[in-house]
Amino acid sequence: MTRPEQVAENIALVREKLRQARRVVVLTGAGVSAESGVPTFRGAGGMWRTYRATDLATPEAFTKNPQLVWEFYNYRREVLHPLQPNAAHKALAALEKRCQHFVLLTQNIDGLHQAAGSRAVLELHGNIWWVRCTGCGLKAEDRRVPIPFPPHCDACGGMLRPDVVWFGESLDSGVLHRAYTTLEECDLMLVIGTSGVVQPAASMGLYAQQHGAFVVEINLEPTPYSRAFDVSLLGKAGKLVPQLVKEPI
Ligand code: BV8
Ligand code: ZN
Repeated sequence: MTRPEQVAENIALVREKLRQARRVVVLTGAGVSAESGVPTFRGAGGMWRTYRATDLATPEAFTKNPQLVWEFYNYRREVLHPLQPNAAHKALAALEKRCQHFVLLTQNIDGLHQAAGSRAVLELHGNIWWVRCTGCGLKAEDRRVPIPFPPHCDACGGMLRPDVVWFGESLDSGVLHRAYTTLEECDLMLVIGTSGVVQPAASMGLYAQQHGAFVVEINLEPTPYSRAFDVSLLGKAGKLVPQLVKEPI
């Protein structure tokens, strides 16, 4: 267990690194949205009612039973749509305004970073508020709650799917390329609210570190990467992130 004085020292160290940093990259996971009321997938507080995301967030599940998969996403849209960004989302949006170069990589599909004012956001796993046609590939924002089943494309009549990356699907190559370029160039990386289970996002912290970045983890509980990263701060993102970025830096 980290002693209180050590936590204070670590926070002071990370604030100093933020002061010196010219290129900052942040990677977030479900833990950064937890204090907005968004259920996480694993670890403390997780799970989406009786649904197992890893069973339903797959192309096989959608082929087999598109109605059940749309029921899963409509349930999550109902849970998500009244929720607001929390102090961690807002602190990251404020940090972006103060950094020379800043990119926020998120595994989250809830859109709360953009709602908090973040601009340079790369959504590694897509966005629940967008749909994609399985026929012609047309993408569109669609905020209906729920989306009536079966949802058809206006252009070609094809079946619409959530515009998210499912397990077993590759991430968008353009998004990945931009993400790895920022990881190679950054001098400071914050990894916030992720259990470090899902690849390839889980390896991005080590990748940045191997390219010279100082990597800080902020998470409610230890992860497989906690001991590898330069600093691991245990606690709630909504409390720690504002502490790290509060003015004057
Ligand atoms: C791919 C969108 C190429 C859908 C999601 C290599 C090794 C092993 C496995 C693989 C591998 N490469 C590929 C795989 C398979 C798979 C994978 O990683 N499986 C896991 C389960 C082992 N990966 C893929 O399929 C990826 N594709 O690599 O393509 C390929 C293709 C075919 C075959 C092989 C390779 C695609 C992965 C994307 C899946 N889509 N989401 C949807 O959401 O419906 S992933 C899903 O999990 C979410 O996006 C979520 O963000 C993400 C990761 O979870 P976390 O964000 O970390 O959330 P979690 O709940 O786990 O943790 C939250 C943490 O926060 C906890 O630690 C908790 O303690 C903490 N916390 C809680 N409250 C707070 C807090 N922290 C701070 N403050 C708080 N208040
Ligand atoms: Zn279409």
